[in-house]
Amino acid sequence: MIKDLHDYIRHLSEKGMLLRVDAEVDPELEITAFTERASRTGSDESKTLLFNKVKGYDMPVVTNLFASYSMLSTLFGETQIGEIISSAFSKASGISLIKSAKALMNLKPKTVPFKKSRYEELDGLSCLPVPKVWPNDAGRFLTLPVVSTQSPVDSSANAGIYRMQVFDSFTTGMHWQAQKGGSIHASEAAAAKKRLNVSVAIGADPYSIISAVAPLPQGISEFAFSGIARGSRSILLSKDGYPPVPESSEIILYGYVDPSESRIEGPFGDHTGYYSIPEPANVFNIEEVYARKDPVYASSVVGHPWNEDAAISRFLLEYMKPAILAVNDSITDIYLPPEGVFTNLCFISVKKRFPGEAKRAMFSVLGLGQLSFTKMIAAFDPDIDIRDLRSVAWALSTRVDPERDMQIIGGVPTDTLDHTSNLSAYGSKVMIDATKKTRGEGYSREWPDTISLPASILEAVERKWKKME
Ligand SMILES: Cc1cc2nc3c(=O)[nH]c(=O)nc-3n(C[C@H](O)[C@H](O)[C@H](O)COP(=O)(O)O)c2cc1C
Ligand SMILES: [Mn+2]
Repeated sequence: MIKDLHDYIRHLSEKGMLLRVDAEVDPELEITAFTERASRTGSDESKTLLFNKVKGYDMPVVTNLFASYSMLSTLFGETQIGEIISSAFSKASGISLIKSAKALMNLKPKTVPFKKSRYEELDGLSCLPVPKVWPNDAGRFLTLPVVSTQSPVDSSANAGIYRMQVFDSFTTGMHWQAQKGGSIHASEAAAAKKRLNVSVAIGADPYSIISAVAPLPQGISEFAFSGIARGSRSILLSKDGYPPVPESSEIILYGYVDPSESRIEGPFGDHTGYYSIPEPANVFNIEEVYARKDPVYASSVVGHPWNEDAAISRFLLEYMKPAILAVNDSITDIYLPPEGVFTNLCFISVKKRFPGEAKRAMFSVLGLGQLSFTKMIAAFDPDIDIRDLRSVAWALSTRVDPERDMQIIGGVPTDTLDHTSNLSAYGSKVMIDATKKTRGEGYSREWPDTISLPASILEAVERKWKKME
């Protein structure tokens, strides 16, 4: 079992998935260029990079920890969380209830006290090799921090990855978007006129990091989820007054957000391929910084749609899919093409059983957790391969009458990262019904058949073709 980042790096190295960079590398832009070179293809050959000699720092940097989809599915292959959830609802699931019950035993994290003697206390962020990722970034950013908070109302825990701009050694930005867990806790603290204590883990076991990215409903603990995914309970460190962080953390920051304080954050070259628009964000005040022995600094490079975030997003959607389909019985498949930068484009398959079902299915996606950030959604019949952009373009061109089949819905939340709307995090969506229309849907003509040859002819020609070779 992989228990921490060191273990994970060893595992990647044994599998031939690690590239060690021994040349001196500048944390300003050079780490980005190396990482882009190793990951732009998005293929299974993408590798993790370990920079052993970072200019000006003693600590090594690791990037591209989740370089490919296959890396992630091997790591998480043991426990299919989506299947466990769906098995609770359906008879058809391949996973037995006993197996699910066993997996659920890992739900509750174990807690151990934080012991100062086990760590080296650092002078703020000064000795962390935090990269500057893109030329016009406002500064250096922590890009892979697991940010842990607790609700001041019901003390439920949350963990999410939110980038943190380094303002100085003891202050950073906290870029949690309005709809995210940490931000909701900060609003609760604001209402109670309290400060919000925050713990941040930089580098932890891979299950904790990916669970912090997973789009879990608010109130569901990421560290409970990671326990199931890992196949063993999460071990968390408790420190008086601070939210827990994984015991596996390489570096821990303890501090607070005063919800009444804000500062301009950005620009930052984000996964849309654009620089984010500078906007006010919460401020994280750092009180204590600890590192375990031989810490490795974990960072992520995003910026173009084919970096590791594309692999993470694809993996998490596949991982959660059985649960999504179990609660949306009109949907038979769902896909977010990486070209659509997470949720700007969403394709679903619908096997229509009654008039209007494709639209009903699209409405359900537009209302579901982080999938509700979807900007453009289209529904297709099962004969369309929603993973093949050519097949999708063909259906959009031949099954859509725009006036009837496209709806524009205004006044809805959007992804904060989408700069196209006039207001931040508020704009519009388009819904496209690209299924064949039926009489029940008012189509009064005869929907034409698609063209194909009979199987007997195809087989006969296949035999003749083989003889020509
Ligand atoms: C590398 C990386 C950087 C991210 N940066 C941010 C960010 O700056 N702000 C944000 O709100 N979400 C960011 N996310 C996405 C969140 O981690 C994700 O939406 C997560 O589900 C949030 O969890 P929550 O619902 O518990 O808040 C990032 C994800 C990754 C993989
Ligand atoms: Mn959450």
